[in-house]
Amino acid sequence: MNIAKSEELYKVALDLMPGGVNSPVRAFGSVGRNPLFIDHAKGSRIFDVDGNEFIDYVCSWGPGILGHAHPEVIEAVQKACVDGLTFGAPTRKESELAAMIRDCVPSMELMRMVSSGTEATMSAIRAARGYTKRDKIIKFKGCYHGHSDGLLVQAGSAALTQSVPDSAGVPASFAQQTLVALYNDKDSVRELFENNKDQIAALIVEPVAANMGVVLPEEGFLEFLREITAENGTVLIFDEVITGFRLSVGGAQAWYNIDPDLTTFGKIVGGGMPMAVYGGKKEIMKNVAPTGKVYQAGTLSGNPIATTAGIKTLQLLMDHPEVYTKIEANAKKLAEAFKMRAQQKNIPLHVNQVGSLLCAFHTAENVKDYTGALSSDTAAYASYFGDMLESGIYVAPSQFEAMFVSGAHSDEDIARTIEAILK
Ligand code: KE4
Repeated sequence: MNIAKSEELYKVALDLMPGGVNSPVRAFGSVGRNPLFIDHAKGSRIFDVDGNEFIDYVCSWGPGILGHAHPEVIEAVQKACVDGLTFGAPTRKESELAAMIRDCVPSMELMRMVSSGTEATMSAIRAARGYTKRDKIIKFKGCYHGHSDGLLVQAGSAALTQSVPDSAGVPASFAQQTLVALYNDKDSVRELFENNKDQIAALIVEPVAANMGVVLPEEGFLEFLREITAENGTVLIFDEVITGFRLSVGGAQAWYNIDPDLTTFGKIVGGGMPMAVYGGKKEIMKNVAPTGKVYQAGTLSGNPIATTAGIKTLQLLMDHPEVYTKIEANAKKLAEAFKMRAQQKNIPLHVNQVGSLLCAFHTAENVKDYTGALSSDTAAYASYFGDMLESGIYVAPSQFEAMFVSGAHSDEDIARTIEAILK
């Protein structure tokens, strides 16, 4: 595969940005290759600067549930741009999007728009601390909630990939307020509540852990988290930056029928533009400035172009529930193909799949927690990644990420992908 132009651009970028990228996972560090520079994308396809075409299962890490450059989203955004890009003042679109979000997710009684998932989770935790007047939080090892100081403790995603789950630059005093439990391990959660009575402001969890690969909540785990947080006056925060509008229009909380106190959304909610949201119970959110003392602000929050993309994307998803049926069915087909790959090639592979999210772990273990995910052979993943790339399939450049199926993946795309998986 010719990647000469990507190599040239990479050299230039390396001189300007750390690792030549604006987000670490894009550096392809754990798959032993230099990153491909993308020129454009359309539907299920992504095209690099050397003209190589790929069927894309990264989907920009989740936003691309309808595929790239959906014509109706592009048309709406183009129209919105000529009216101005940002005003720093309220617009009707923010209320329109917020009303749609609440229609889809009734627990979002009151919400605030921000520009990234990191801002959303950081602000949700501040709201929970302001409401409970407590300092400590619980997160789970291998879960990733963005890069705010207190959450870069045993984090997932690229922090795990680069094996820096505890980032440099985070003062120990910050990290001390973050208690770490094990996903799907109720005892590890009970112990933290017993040893920190009445001190825990919030427990934040990815209802489906999708930043250590994809790890599903075991039967009763989420219900347990709901109960123990309610018993202890602790705010339950569902980080649905990935699962929101991905598993269903109601997100994971609808899929698993749990009523969290606060929820964060990102990715899909902005239709690919910089947009995220945090919100939930009115009694908590009413404490956020200007109605309360929890300060949070943002120049581009609720940006008119991002809200336009979000409105159109959610409208398309609400009008076409059949998209969810299709992307889940295709994800199941891919999961089956990985299982066949394991049998035919006699290689250890464990597949987790829920809705249109899946991950093929290169391990013989039944991956249901962080330890299981870490047992994966990342060198084997790197070789699989290279084989898929050579077959024209673009999957995550890290074992500890998800594979995303979009509504733009055609039957032909899926067939070609299965062929590549079984090659
Ligand atoms: P952002 O700040 O990257 O918009 O969102 C942070 C975040 C919060 N919560 C969850 C569950 C997330 O998955 C993320 C970000 N996801 C990663 C991919 N696993 C973004 C990709 C990247 O870091 O470049």
